[in-house]
Amino acid sequence: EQPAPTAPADHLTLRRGAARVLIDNWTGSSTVPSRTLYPHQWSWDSAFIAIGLRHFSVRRAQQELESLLAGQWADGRLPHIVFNPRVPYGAYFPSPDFWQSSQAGRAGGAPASPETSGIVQPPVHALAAWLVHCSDPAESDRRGFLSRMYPGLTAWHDYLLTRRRLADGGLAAVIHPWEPGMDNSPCWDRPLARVEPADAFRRADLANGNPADRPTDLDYGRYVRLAESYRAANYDDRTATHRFAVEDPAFNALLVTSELALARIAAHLGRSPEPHTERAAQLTRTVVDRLWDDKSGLFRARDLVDDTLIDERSVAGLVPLIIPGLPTDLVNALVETLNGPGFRAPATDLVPSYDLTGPSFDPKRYWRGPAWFNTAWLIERGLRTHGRHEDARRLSRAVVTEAGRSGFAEYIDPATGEARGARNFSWTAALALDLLH
Ligand code: 2M8
Repeated sequence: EQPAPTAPADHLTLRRGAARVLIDNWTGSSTVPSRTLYPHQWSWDSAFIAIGLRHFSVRRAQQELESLLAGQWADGRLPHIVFNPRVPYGAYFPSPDFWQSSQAGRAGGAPASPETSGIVQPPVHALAAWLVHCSDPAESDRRGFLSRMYPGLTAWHDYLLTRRRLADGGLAAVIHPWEPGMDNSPCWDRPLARVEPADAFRRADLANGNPADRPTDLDYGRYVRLAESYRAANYDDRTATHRFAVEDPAFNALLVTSELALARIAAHLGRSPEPHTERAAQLTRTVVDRLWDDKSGLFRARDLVDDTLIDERSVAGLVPLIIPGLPTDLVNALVETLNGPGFRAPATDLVPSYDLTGPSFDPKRYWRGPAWFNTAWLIERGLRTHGRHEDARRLSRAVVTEAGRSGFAEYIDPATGEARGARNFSWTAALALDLLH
């Protein structure tokens, strides 16, 4: 007699566990990334969270994105944090009294409320909006979800491609290490070395996180200095000068993918998709021209201060696999790099955030080596986009297994699978849930 298959029961338990995390982290209109470490709404987290939420509540998934857009500025910027007014300032640093968006942000048209940060995060939102729509098109149309989202999402991309295009013919630039979402990546060590660290600030993260898993005080001092100087310029991109200005491959690859999602949204609304498809095609060419590094077999970030490619290999350089129009030889090279000694974590099958053989690799410290679930999800999608189904299945299995085994950890040690950072982390649960469907 054949033994009964066990996978479905495991999957059911996992789905329930993942849904439980998202329910516990729901605040009534959005989801916190973590109850302990990140008690507000984060921009790209919300996009990933909506992608998971849509599997058990389309309504909540829509609300997640709508509440984020309520923090959008008149210049189109989508802030990286929308603050929850009910949470005390001491629970997270930097809090609203640091950013002062409703005063200092007037140049960019920050809303009077809610309070927000002044910087941005990667543009995953149009992709998320489209996926949320697709999971229940009738309900989405009934609520006019896409027609309400479209103007804000278009303004967001316009902001990135006007105010944030800092080099002629360049890509959207990030001006703070919090913007690409991979805060202490070794890629930022060299550009950050130019920044004099601030000394008067009080971190809140160490009360809830292990110092060995988090950025150093020196990094924080530099993050604070950069944010203070942007605030001193009233977050005005026309007049601010930047000591940190970088074109990041993952950020721009997500912009391409989201621009293609906007094309679909436009077509669904009876508008022309062409402005979006043309922009995506042009951006794809620019990403390749400006960031591809044949020698390393991946994309690298461009430092705009000295106009050079940063000599570090990180997972951000593999994320452009998600771009559908990538030339085949580059797809082949990326897949080879992904399966090579630098990025194939033997114990977990996940993708480390930084080259396992690189000089700055650290298996525990945040974006300097640990494997993260959002980047794995993006790469899995890229593999499927390019017909690499076997590699995609392996990665998908790894995401689901390690998410469950680690208690939906924020990140894991890529060599041992040991959970690091926060537990019950929302995007880990949301993206595992998505891959279970
Ligand atoms: C981390 O970043 C925040 C600052 O934005 C922090 O360390 O306090 C990053 O992992 C970022 O990518 C993420 O969006 C955020 C919330 O999960 O946490």
